[in-house]
Amino acid sequence: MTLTPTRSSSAPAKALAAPHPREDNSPPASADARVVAWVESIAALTKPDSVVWCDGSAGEYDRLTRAMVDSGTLIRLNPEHRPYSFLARSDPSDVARVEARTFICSEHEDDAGPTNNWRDPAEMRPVLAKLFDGSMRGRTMYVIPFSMGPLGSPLAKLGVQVTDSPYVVASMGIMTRMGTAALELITADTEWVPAVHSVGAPLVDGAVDVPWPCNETKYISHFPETREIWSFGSAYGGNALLAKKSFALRIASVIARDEGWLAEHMLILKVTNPRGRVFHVAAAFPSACGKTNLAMLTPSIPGWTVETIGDDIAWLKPDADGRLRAINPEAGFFGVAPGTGPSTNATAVDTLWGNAIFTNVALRDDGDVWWEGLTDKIPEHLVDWQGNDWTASSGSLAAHPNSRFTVAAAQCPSISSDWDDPHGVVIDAIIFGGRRASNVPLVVEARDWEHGVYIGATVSSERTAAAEGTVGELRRDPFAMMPFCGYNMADYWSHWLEMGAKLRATGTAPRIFQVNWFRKSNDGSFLWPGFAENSRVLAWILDRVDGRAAGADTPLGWKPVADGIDTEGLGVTASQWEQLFAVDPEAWLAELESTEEFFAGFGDRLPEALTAQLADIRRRLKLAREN
Ligand code: OXD
Ligand code: MN
Repeated sequence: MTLTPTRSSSAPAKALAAPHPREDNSPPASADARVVAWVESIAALTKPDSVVWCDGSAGEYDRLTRAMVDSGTLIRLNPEHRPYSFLARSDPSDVARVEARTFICSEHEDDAGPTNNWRDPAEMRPVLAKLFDGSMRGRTMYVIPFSMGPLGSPLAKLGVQVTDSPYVVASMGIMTRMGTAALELITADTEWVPAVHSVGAPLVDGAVDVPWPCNETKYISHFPETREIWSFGSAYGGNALLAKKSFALRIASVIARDEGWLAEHMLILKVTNPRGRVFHVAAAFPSACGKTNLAMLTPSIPGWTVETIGDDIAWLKPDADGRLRAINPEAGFFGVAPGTGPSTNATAVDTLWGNAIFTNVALRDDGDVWWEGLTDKIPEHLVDWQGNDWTASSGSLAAHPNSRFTVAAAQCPSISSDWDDPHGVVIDAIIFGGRRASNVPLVVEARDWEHGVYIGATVSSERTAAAEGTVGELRRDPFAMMPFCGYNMADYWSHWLEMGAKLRATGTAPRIFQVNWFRKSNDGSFLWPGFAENSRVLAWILDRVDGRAAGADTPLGWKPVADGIDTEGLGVTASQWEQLFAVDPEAWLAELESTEEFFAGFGDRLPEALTAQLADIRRRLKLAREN
């Protein structure tokens, strides 16, 4: 079918040019000799039928997606409803990041630390060499040069991924600045990160291909010292789009430690107050805390504007004046679809009008997509994420809970004009969040940078029924980086402390806050409405930065004074307000015991400043208990 996509002025230029893909083994003339040699060595190992150097053009994307429609990997959505968009259904066994199969292969176990799966590189390399030997037979190996961050930005980094998955190529084309322009930036003295990816399903002995090839055996391996990534067996999300979690967080966190910057699992917002002052905020949240919703927040309070810069990852680096500047290293959103709807995130719904790849959502009879939460009215009939007929009485979810959309950030109606500023934006405030039914107040400001680092180090969420483990049990997720820190988490805290000392020396350190939208009353109901109303909390945070909001001291930091947050029209009663900020010394002292135990797991790598913070908070809580 020939498709003439309808597009708006904000659409990316993906489908505009005519395709002339290079489909041979010869590297482009501009390719750096080291890249060429590396690609040749990987091809010699994995033995693909052909090698294609991706140019990142619209024509290439068009050709790839057409071929995937023909092979059954993609279903073209009805262009009347969702122009130039596709649905992929993964193998039912390949639906999420596999943390148990994610490895940090540092020379020394202690450098990976107790929160990572460590493997000795000397043991891992032969295992990988065996798995990758011939793993691409019968397939094409694509070479994907990419830039994390705007091309040529002083904060950007380059990488080259090879993969035997055209789905990964198309997704990387949305998620990164990919192709010839990135390749041309790699010269003899440029640093670049090599990333090898294979679905691990060679087409040999007459094997017939399947729509979603993958392998039961999975290895997502990172070599921090040599800055390499090797991923085998999965084509899903963070396992396979290696620019994202593997490079921009795990490997980049190591580079950042060595170079004096921060690679963080944070969204970035631009917020303008009613007086016209512009602020930039970076915020870290564990999964299932509404990060994408906050990244695309439509404020409920008059006069405030919120714009999107990034939804998942931030790279933060002090500039020549000592101010912390941030870029979003990605170029697209790989967001969780279920729960995204007009009342929770209308901006995301608008972003997804077309030019999107959906994975594991349901298919409507009219050729559009659907997922739980997209509309209140459930369609009468759907084809579910596994390709089966589905009705509301099927007793199963139509879309997989981790089903995703992949779409260009530039297509987001709330994207900020400075989202791709090569110099980044100056960060005024850093926020740490979590999903806590008890203990953690709606918002507090850290007393200082060290206290802020303590807050980041103790981020946690209560397990929900959807996750493994006992409901209500605390899942610790320091800095929301538990699965993403490429080195010892205690060293990472030390690095944050050192960065703070440098920023404070110039008097420009961002202020640090903690938020919790999820506190519940004793009867189990949420105390705070959340979503758009979170703008009221953001307003207090930025009024603090602006020197306009008073704070009241608590053992946990500075909270808003009575009436410090405008709750007009929310129906939050005085008692609910009190419960939102209540500090129960007994419950907190018990939580500190658990924190102490958690910290003890890091042995003598734990920075003393964090032990001191814990002792200080314990002292304050005991004092509060006595008074
Ligand atoms: C993500 C995650 O997919 O954090 O962004 O798991
Ligand atoms: Mn994430």
